[in-house]
Amino acid sequence: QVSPPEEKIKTLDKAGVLHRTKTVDKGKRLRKKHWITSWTVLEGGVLTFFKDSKTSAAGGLRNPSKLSTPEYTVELKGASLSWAPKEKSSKKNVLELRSRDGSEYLIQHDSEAIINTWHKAITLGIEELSAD
Ligand code: I3S
Repeated sequence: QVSPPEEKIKTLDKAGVLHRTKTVDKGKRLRKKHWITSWTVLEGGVLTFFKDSKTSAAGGLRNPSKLSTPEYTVELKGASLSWAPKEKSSKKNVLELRSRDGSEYLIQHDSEAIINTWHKAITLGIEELSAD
């Protein structure tokens, strides 16, 4: 019996509100950083940033199908995650995610504990996908 693909991926699923900004779009460095606070979901090897943190967080927890339109989805397959070097942002607790299509995102949360759980979850997600 063949199990559905979602059962093969043991990605640690996670959801919460994060600050994020895109710095490179498919190899092209963006001129301006625009930080957005958004509801973020990690599921099945895909990280999804939603547009509006308030409406999607409130409705999405109870009824995921009511989530607002995703603004970006980042495939974790072939992605890499590291702590952003200081020159990338003056903010604390900043992660840098590079996707396989050559885009880069900064992900930030003021709470070190919270950003650490995202660091772990995304790193695990990337490792599990590359182990296939
Ligand atoms: O890399 P930058 O240009 O210092 O990034 C800052 C700007 O995006 C700034 O927007 P304005 O240029 O509209 O002020 C943001 O408000 C800052 O948060 C950005 O810097 P940090 O260090 O917070 O990522």
